Amino acid sequence: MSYVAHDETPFARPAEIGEVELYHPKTFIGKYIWSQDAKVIGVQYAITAIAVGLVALVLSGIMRLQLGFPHTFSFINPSNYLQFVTMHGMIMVVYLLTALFLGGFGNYLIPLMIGARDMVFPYVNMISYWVYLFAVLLLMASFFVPGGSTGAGWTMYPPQAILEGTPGAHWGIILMLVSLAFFIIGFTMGGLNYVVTVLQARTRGMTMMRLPLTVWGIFMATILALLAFPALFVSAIMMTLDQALGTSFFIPALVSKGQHLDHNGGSPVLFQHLFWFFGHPEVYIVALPAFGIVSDLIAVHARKNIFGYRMMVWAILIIGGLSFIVWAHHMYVSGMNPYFGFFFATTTLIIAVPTALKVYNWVLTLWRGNIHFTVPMLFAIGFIFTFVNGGLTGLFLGNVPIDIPLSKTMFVVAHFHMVMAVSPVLVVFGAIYHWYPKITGRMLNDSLGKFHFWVTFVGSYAIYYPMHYLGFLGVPRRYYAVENLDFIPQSAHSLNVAITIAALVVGAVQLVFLYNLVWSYFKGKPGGDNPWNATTLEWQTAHTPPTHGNFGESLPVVYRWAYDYSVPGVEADFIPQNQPPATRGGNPGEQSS
Ligand code: HEM
Ligand SMILES: [Cu+2]
Repeated sequence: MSYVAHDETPFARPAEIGEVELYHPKTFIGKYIWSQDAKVIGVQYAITAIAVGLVALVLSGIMRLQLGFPHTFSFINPSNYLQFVTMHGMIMVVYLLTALFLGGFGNYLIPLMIGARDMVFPYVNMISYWVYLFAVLLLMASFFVPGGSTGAGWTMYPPQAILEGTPGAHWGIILMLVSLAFFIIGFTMGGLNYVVTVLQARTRGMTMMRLPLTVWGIFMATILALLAFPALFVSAIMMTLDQALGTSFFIPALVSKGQHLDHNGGSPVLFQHLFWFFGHPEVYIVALPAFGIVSDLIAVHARKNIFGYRMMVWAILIIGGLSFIVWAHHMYVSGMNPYFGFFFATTTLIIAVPTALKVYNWVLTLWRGNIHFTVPMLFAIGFIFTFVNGGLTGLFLGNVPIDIPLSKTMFVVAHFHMVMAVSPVLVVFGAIYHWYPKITGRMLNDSLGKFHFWVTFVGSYAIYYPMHYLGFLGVPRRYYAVENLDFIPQSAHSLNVAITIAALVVGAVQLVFLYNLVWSYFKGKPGGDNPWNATTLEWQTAHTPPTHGNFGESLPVVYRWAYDYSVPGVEADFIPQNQPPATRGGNPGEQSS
């Protein structure tokens, strides 16, 4: 990649507010409670998301206990099994992964990587976190209200979500819907920040085509979320009204438990369309940041320039665009017109093209790289395998005639866990091992990290590979118990025991990771400013952890893209983005702006 000097790029916008102009808190409360520093907000998001994610992890362990050893645990009954399925799914997708990638990594990394002092609207950014926390607390409160949390499934399909007989059909579903509405309000405040900051606050020389792919992934995911979440927002409000005030947006005339309900004229399928208009892009809201981060991890830890940078950016844009016209592949069994099904199957399969392209480019980046099998690299490679796996079963499910018999079986559960649970979680771990030294100044313990990786990676396959076979056998999802069904052979039950054991092991090894997070904070090996010898700006700060304002007196000036690793003819195997080109004499005057 040839460089363009910053003074030759006509459209680079400076983000040159002085450090003194920032809001500098004096008190503990000002610093950590009403913090306007995106780095602090990012860590707050991350800690909250991981805490609530642990709740979801425990729920999955309880579900697996039931599936592996039915009738052994009296505290699990059919109703609360459904509640656990629902809360587990919703927490994992929205409150853990979305919040962590955008609110957590987005806040921490965007300003640092683009050479800005902070987000553009720090005050709104701070409120965004508190609204998110409020949404989390509302959701947790739903475990304790009369009737308990909703058991309608994370898809919350009406009419059953609000009808007597479904667990949590009264308070549980209302709290879920209101919590989602608040989540979206909070997210929107953060999301506007991420987009405007990337567009307006890049430092001199940081053109869009010099952005690290991490920033591209988070940026595009935020745009998707800003466009997709409103569909969920309106449907949450409409369903709340249906439940609380007796309106009929989604509820047709129906008889429930022998009673004619007052509702009539609503459309349950309308909800499905609104939900999946959000729900499919949601997959990419989680996946695009993961794609971006993995690209950067691979480049840094293989000491190679990313293969096909521009192609990677275009693939992110195209995947983001296409993700809005595939939603009804989740509705093949809703009785849709076959031509409709054909349309959605076609668009779905087209997404495989830019996606496969990204996979090829990752592999080509690794090819003949100087691969360092560091913990972040292990997780990145684990992601590529797992994502390809989950993607391939997606190609099957994208076809109407294959999806119809497999829909509502454990095959679907196996598919989506591979592609949107295990894959992004592997990236989350890789990213934490990679950026932890910047956030805390210390490295995470390497041996514990490798142990954590191998058990999580192999264990995830032990959980989800056999689950595909359960799906072929017709084992349904969201079922409390599947005994006494003639078509399910004994072998399926044995498999369920094995899966449960694997799940408990994987769950337990996460404690090792948590221990590592805490232990290394105090005792970890000091990492210095740039332990991985990376080129991007967050590693070029004067202090580690970076101070408020990120770069001290003067902002860095960018002269090159983010991937100058192992450049021929250059002695060091990396050139930081803010290192002036040697051929131009490296005038130090250019550094300070
Ligand atoms: C050790 C890790 C995990 C285990 C053992 C696990 C296990 C399970 C189980 C047993 C179910 C219910 C299956 C059924 O009866 O239908 C389920 C559902 C689900 N899981 Fe996970 N899970 C894990 C991690 C995740 C993660 C990280 C995500 C994030 C995307 C996730 C998303 C979901 C979703 C969306 C559902 C569907 C909920 C529904 O049907 O309404 N899971 N999981
Ligand atoms: Cu989808």
